[in-house]
Formats: sequence, C-alpha cells, structure tokens
Amino acid sequence: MEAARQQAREMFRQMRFGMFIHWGIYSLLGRGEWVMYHEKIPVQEYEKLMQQFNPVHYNPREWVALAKRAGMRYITITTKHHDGFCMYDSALTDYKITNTPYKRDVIAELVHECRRQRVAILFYYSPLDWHHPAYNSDWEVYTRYWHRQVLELIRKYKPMGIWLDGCWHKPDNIDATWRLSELYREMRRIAPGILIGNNHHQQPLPDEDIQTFEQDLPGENTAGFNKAIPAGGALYETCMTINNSWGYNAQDHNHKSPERIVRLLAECAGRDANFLLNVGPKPDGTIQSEHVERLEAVGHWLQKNGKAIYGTRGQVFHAPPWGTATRTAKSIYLHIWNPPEEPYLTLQMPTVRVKQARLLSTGEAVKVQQQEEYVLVSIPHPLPDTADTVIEMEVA
Ligand code: FHN
Repeated sequence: MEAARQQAREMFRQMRFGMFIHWGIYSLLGRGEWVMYHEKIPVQEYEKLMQQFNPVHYNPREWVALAKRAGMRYITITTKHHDGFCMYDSALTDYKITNTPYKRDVIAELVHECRRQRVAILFYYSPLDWHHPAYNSDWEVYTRYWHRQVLELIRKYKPMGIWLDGCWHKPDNIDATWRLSELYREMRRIAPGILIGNNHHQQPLPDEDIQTFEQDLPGENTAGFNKAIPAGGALYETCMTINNSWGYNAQDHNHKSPERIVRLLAECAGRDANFLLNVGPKPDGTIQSEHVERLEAVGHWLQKNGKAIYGTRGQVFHAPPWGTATRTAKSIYLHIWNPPEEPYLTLQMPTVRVKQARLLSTGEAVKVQQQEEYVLVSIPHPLPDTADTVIEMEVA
C-alpha cells in the first residue's frame, strides 16, 4: 500500500471524531434530504428550489470553529446528494450552487476555512442521482459523468477523502456495475494518499479504506448491511444523526442527549471506530441551536477526557457491562457509566501489569489491586461524570 495512503489512514484513525454535514437545496423544505423521492416531486418542480436557495447566513468560519469546539478533527460534507444538485462549482453541470441567487461555491469556502483552521475535510458524493437524465437512460454516459465529477472534486479541492454513498441502489456485481476499481485506480493516480469510503452496505472492496456503519456500532448487529464484517484492514467509521434526520428536518425534535452522544463516541473508540456525527444545516446556512448546544457539550467533555479518545485503539475488553475501554501503548482508559454494585471493577488482565491509575479529568489517584489473573480497580461512588467517567491506568 502506498506510503501516503497508509499515512492518511493512520491520521484518519487518530482523529476519531468528525462532523458529518448534509446540506442541499432540500433544506429549503425542511423535511429531510429524501423529500424529492418521498413526496414524489417531479424533477422540473424540484429544480425550482435552486432559484430560492440563498443561505445568506452561511458562515464557514463559524461552522469550522463549532466543529473544533466540539472536539471534531475532520468534516465530511455532501458535495452532491441523491437529488443530483451540486453544492460546488462543477464544470460538468449547470445544476449547481453557483447558479443560485447565492452564486458562491460553499464547498470552496469551507475547504478554505478547514485549511486555515487546520481541520481535515472529506467529501460525501452520491453516485445515485435522481436528476441526471442519463441515470436511467444511458448508463455509459452517466458513469462517465459521475466518475469525472469525483475526479474534478479531487483535482479542484484536494480533500483528504471521498465518501461515496448510493451504490446500494444497484447492488448486484457492485464493482463492475459502478466501475469502482477503474475509478479508484484513477483517483489514486491523481491523489495517491486519497482515502476512499463507500457506503454500499457490502464487504469493503480491497481498494476501499473506510467501512461505514450507519446509525450503528461495529459488532452491534450481525444482520443487514451493518454486520461487523471482519475489516479487510479497512478502518471502521460509525455515522449517526443527532436527531433522526440527516438533512434539515424542522419537525424532528428527537435529539440525542449530550450524555448519550458522549457514550456513543466512547463506544465507537472502544470498538476501534471513528464517530462521524451529523448536522443538517438550515436553508439560511445556520446550524440549529439544539445541535450546536450538544456539540459544545461533547467538546467540553473532550477537553477533560480527549486523551482517552484521540489516537487510541479499541478492542480492549469484550463488551464490558460497565462501559468500554480504549488504549495506547502506555495506558488503558476505562470508560465507566454503568458501574457494578461493588465499589470496584474486576478486570481480567492476566498479561498486563498496572503501574498506577488516576481519574483522567482530575488526576486524582485511584486504588488498584493487582492479582495474578485480574486487577481490582476502585471506582468512586457516585461517578464524578455520569456521562462517562474515565480512569487512566498506566500499564507496563
Ligand atoms: O440515502 C442516504 C441518506 O440520505 C444519508 O446520506 C445516509 C448517510 O449515511 N446514507 C444513505 C442511506 O444509507
């Protein structure tokens, strides 16, 4: 594997926490990103949204600053969703953001801010396209179109990775149908270190770097497209919504609590997975306050406990009832939110010697009793952080 690709994979894994952004002209209707399909809106009707799209309050500097306040190290944004509308200045279509009253290339502006604020950026792109006339009439023409758009995105904006989503629409013989290997080869020719993810709901292809688990944790389900397929070396990434909608949905108030989001982040890291948490900006370019508040709460937790997430690996214990655990070469981090009755944890760790332990957020020492086959770790009652109390154990 190319050194540049290997390096990008390692950097991606160490980042652990990203912001997913689903934003498009569908946000004008406020009923999610599938509104065109669910409400059977004819293409000519839906296209009119383009003339209304004018996100005057779009502020990429604030979006990136929010991601950083949340402790997110990368952003993955939709450049084209299934509706076919391009949120960037594509040379291959007029159905794009620069032909709206807003006129500006929102992707270019976000890329600039990410570079300035040193946040990595990846692009979501949907090969599935409800708008392009050739999608249903001339598969060769349409394949050339979408392949060239992906290459255009890489050449023009140099993202860290491409996150494809929609090949599940034609799932048979997926590589040949969508000519993925041919595209991946060309992607890697022009950008050797580019990361490739494809949410096709099947086993990752050899040239794919990221295996996506949508609204799910690796290993949680063994059925359907989320089954925890033994990654052929691919990195795991769970993507989730804060409420239940990817694109802005004014009626969806089912927002996860900050506590639940912190635990999902820890659960992902404990399963050696990144956590890509989604926001669906409003048509005016702002992110709804319920999501801003939750992101800032997670960022506050990460300020005190980030060492137990960033740059760590998972798979330390198998499904511990008390929470989860992450590790580095020198430390094991116990993430505790469901403590046992006893005032201690019993950890089966026959080959590990614990040198000392402390509460990560305060540095307060924690008592550890080393036995032959296991270790007893005292836990404070009540837990100082009900969302996730982290104990750092320095190990020999
Ligand atoms: O259909 C899309 C959906 O709109 C959204 O983009 C999610 C995000 O992972 N992916 C597809 C559903 O699997």
